[in-house]
Amino acid sequence: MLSKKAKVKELYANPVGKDVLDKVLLQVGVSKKWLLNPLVGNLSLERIEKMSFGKLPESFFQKILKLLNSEKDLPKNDDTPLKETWWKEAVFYQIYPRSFKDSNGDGMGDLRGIIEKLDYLKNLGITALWLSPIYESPNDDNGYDISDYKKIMKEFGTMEDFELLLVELKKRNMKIIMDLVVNHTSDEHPWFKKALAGDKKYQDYYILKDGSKNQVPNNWKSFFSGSAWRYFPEIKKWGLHLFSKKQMDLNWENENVRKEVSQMVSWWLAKGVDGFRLDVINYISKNPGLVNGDEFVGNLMEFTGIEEYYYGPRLHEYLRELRENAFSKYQAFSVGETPGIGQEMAKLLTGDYRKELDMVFNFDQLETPGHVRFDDYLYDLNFLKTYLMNYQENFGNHYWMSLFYENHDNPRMISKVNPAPEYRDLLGKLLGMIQLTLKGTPFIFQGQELGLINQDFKEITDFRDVESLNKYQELLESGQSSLEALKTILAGSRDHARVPMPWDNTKHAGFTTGTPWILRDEDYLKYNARSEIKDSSSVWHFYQQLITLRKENKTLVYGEIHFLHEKRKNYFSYLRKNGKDEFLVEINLGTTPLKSEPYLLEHLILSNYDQPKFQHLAPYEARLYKI
Ligand code: ISL
Ligand code: CA
Repeated sequence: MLSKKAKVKELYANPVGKDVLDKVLLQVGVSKKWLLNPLVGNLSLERIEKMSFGKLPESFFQKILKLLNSEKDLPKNDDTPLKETWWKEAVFYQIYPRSFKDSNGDGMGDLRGIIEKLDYLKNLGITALWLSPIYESPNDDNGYDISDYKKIMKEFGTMEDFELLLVELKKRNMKIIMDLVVNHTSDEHPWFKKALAGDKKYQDYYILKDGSKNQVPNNWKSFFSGSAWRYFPEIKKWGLHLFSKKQMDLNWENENVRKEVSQMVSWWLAKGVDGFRLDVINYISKNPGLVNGDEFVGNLMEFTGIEEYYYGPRLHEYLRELRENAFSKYQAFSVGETPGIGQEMAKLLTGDYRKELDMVFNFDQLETPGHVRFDDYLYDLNFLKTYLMNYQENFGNHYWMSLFYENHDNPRMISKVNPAPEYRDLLGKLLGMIQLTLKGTPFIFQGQELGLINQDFKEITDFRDVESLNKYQELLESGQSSLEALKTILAGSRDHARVPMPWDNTKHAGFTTGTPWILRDEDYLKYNARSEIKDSSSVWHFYQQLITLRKENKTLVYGEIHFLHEKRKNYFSYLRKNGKDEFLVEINLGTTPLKSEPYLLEHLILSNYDQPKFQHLAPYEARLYKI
């Protein structure tokens, strides 16, 4: 048990401690070296508390210790041979159905639209799909607020359409995983409606607290602004919602809830889906008592209360139970969305000997140290390099990482790194090169293969996302001008990723014959699937070539990895090898040309430049050699 006598280096030796400290350093933008300096490493918590002159309250230390002491296990780091499975070899493609393809002209993407485009995906080389939620929903958060887990959202089609999709995928030898959103349901789910009508059985399905209207149960903040509690006068209770007011958190301590979830997951697996992506799955176990979040931690991590549920006391138990009762019976695949989880905690959630999840999405690579999504700044690719090197070298063979830069919750990566138009295609290809030649499973987000960039939103009425709209209001209330607030929303809005997929240069980008639910700017006139498929030098073709190479050479999936000239700034190079097969990647992460190693151009099999020069890496040049 760690106590306040524990030294910083002892905290760092604890798996949760290591991840928490790394996270804090990232958040404040301080290098790890500082922490590992003996002077700092030997400081005890007690000492730090004294040195902080009351700025770090006693409660802060108690919180940290409680969290660290809650984990009794250490991840295994022994040498084990890598196990091969389909999901390690897969090239996943995330579809945001609402914005992918509309088949009936109502302005909204749908299942028939996805079916229409399966050949497009097959042609690109995709082997597995992840669909964002397609279940019945009032769409307060575009389907992440589910009102019936076993029905298809009417806007997206019918169960027959879904079954047809499964048949069409089988024909093409493609797999599919669904989104599993079980931290919360919609407030329009029958369970919640029964709870509101006074049914005690269903009240226990949710996290409801007695109390008067002017006494909110605790200080937890919602991820979508304001308090995480909503008052329900009809039952005189407060209900917890970590996300929108219409997304009520389920009470996982109730065995019936867990049974319902396992049963529902089994039902979909029996239908023939291959697995699930588990939405904010690390939030399902809340510390009993629901005590106030620490304000200091809250300010640091942006959301007060998070330490009470992002790695809760029964998380491992719930995951094991769900795997045993549902996933394992179908040998189904699971990837958890786990915001805030670091490398060691990820090991404890996904080790192949742990029987919990298969893989997780960690988010620490998405912003450079000291930044959050809504900051307007440029992303330095040298950080991505360090982040990836750390994982590739320290994530042993019991674990497997997901590789991604984009999803439906984040702006486009090219725009974050360098929005200058002359670098757009080069950067798009460079990002693909990294993602498809490393050890891990790539998840390509729709449109990434076209080199899409952020949308040129003009005013707040152009946005649709509940997070953006709530945040805008909150910023205005805090005294910001509408211009300042808009600037922040523009930097981080999730809507950048949610505008219609551009299929061709006809009206509304060929997405719909009607009026799209969210407008896209004119970028599609040049960047669209049809014209990129015609142009052999496009970002699309580069992705297609990379995917083919990865599929034809298991070395690019399972091969050992060695980094070269690791310290050289803006230079990113690594070897992938497996027996006699050897691939070498060499990349310029910046806009200044670099002198490169004297590798012979005759070994070059792919470059994002037409005429690569010997020993010279042009701006953002990315090369793949086969030796
Ligand atoms: O946008 C965020 C909060 O500011 C992200 O942290 C995001 O909400 C978080 O990663 C959880 O995302 C998932 O669950 C949400 C849903 O809105 C997202 O679209 C989903 O990916 C609630 O279900
Ligand atoms: Ca439609």
